[in-house]
Amino acid sequence: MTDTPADLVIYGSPVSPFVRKVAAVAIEKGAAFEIEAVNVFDPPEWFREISPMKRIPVLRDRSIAEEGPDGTIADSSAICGYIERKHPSPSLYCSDAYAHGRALMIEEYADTTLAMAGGLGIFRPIFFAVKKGEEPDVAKARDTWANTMPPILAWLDSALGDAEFYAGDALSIADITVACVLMQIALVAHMPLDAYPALAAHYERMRARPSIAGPYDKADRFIRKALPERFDLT
Ligand SMILES: N[C@@H](CCC(=O)N[C@@H](CS)C(=O)NCC(=O)O)C(=O)O
Repeated sequence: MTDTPADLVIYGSPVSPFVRKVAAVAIEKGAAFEIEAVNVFDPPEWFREISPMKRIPVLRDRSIAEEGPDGTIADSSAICGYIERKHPSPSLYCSDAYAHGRALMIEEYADTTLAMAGGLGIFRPIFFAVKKGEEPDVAKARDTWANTMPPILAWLDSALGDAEFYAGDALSIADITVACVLMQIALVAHMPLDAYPALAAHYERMRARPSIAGPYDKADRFIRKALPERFDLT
């Protein structure tokens, strides 16, 4: 007996927060998927053809086409919107118009402002250096934590307020994206969130969800091979 391959293939690596975001959405929906490893910094020719922005993730839906650009979608937000239409239940997009708009705004904030600060300012200076056999730039990571992160974390804390979820009264793309992107810092450093209690509690709730914990733990196992200990940022 042969297993039918999953329709959905995510090209990339769980080390990418955007790959983990897409994986979390698929898991929440019970949609079968595979992750096919692609090194975005040295991609094969076929990947260049399907990734116009030269980024991971790219999704392939094999039920549409098994190779070439047909059946592919680049960009995590576009991919998650596609999976929502293909697997509508449970919905991860709010039905209320305002809540929907807020969710998309918070998703975008996490994908851009938070990802730039945590990824370029903390994760890369530590992990990319270690991978190259160089000294990690802990000073840059600490500077980012001390000076760039506070207003971003404060905004994420206040945007949540007393609510359980960022938008509406159920899990949405906003919650998944904030958690997956924030975790990029936790992969390489201790992440004290005591000054942001709403965000800290939200992070712990999200961390407990199998859809978020599973892909994160895969990334963590990979990172720990090169970087056994996390750094202190303070
Ligand atoms: N907006 C894109 C961002 C994707 C992105 O930046 N991915 C990173 C990996 S985490 C990447 O491919 N970087 C390649 C590079 O910097 O050259 C999305 O949401 O998919």
